[in-house]
Amino acid sequence: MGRRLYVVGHKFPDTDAISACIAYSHLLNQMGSENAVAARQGELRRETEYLLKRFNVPEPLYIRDVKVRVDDVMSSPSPTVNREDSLYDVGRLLQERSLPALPVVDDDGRLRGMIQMEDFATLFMDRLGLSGSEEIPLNLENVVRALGGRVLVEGKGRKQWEKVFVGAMSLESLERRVDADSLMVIGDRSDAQKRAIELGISAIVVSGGLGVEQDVLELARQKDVTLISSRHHTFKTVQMLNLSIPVRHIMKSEVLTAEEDELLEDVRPLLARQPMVPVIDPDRKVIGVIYRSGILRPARQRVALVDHNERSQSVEGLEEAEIVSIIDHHRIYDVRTDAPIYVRCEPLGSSNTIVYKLYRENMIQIPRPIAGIMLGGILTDTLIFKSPTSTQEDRRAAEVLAERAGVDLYELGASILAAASDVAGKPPKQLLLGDFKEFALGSLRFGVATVETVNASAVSAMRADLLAEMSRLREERQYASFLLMVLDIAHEQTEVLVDGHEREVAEALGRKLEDGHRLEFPGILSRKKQIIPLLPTIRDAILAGQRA
Ligand SMILES: [Mn+2]
Repeated sequence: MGRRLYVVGHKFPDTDAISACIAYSHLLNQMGSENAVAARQGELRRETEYLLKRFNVPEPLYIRDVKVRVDDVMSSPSPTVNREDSLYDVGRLLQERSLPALPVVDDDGRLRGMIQMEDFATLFMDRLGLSGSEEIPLNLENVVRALGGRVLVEGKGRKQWEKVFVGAMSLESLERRVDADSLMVIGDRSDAQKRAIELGISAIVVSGGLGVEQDVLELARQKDVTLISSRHHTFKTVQMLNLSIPVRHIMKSEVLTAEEDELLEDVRPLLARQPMVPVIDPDRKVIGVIYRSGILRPARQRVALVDHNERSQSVEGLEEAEIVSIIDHHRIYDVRTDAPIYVRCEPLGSSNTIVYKLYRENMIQIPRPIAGIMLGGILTDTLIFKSPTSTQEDRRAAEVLAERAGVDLYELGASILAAASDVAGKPPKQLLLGDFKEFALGSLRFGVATVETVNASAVSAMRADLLAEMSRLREERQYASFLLMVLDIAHEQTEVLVDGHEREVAEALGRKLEDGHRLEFPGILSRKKQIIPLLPTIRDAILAGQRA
């Protein structure tokens, strides 16, 4: 399976976009080469919700953008070390896995620090600077593990020591060094061993795998002194004791961290200061890590665009993403790619008709629920074959899909339109942005909204409120003009409301302006076929007017 591929429709998605993105993702996954995820960027419309519920199809994943986030590049789960683990164990893990650094956690898995090879070098140099007896924080478990040692006698007293020395001196000198905090490394000098035990030493490590005399063992038991046998010679034993320190003593506790939904571009600078950034959840539990090496290759989200191809209508962050394919039935506008891609655009009434053809060509069976929502996409986009964009191919596809889904085509169409045209009680803004597209032509931007209704008189009654809201939105979003197409499906006519440069728009559309804002057309207009192609004319008229 390949890397994740987001299949996404346009902003403010309509039923065609949502159905096509679900159906196309399913097709790609069936074909086996992709890990396709149906995604959406905006709320579902009422009729789309109705359709998905009716066929029991889950809605596409909501995404804010297709920028690369921390969870796209992090290694998860990440190896971690416990803060009580010995430097020996930690160092081995770093070496074996060739890791630049490791997060250090407590018993609950919460981040407490970070350890890297560099910290070992610092420790080594610091130790060279010390004189007298070594202050090394040790504990029994780590000592035994680092030494690969054996506990001969386990004293009931302390299991941790701070002072370490080698019993290389005379008995007199030895007496001055021994105290209840110290651990002595020594060979098979049983006289010195006994003296140290009598003087109340805490622990003895016998090096070189040498035997310990029976009476020393007895004495150690009596005096509760821990006796450990090390198979290493003295010098190596001392070195290994250095490495048996718990990692918390040399880790860095000030660590820069990231959260999984942060943008990679915000986290990248942290990697200039640390070889690794731990990714933590709100509880500070480590859920992954990002290494410098993980971001060397510019990671890009992969995206398939369905039912659109214009940047202004597409998902945020598209400029950073890799477009893999386009399935569409709109004009080709400003899309450009770095590599060859799969493009399938046909002048049909619905993107779902194209997806339907792709299923046939690849001989993949369409599951019943998917057939149902694809049919819904065709019926809404062609306004049940009444739209001028509708073709014979759309009708044929719809008939096959209706059969496959086991529904009556016209009953489904009527139910969806009823859900869609339920304008009563909808605030003007919701009506305007429900089916809304934005177009940028050079310096000028246009907003074009569509409302399909079987209840045109309800929309007419809201005309003043709609115009007020259009004016507000136009101001806010800096549109040259805001157009609202009201498609009266019952009477097969269209009314276009205009805010901003009304005269230029009326001229371009070749209609008489009524009440300063309204244009009337017989028949059902298509935004795609009859409005969008005229936007350049409108723009030119506006610019000419500004120059005059
Ligand atoms: Mn469409």
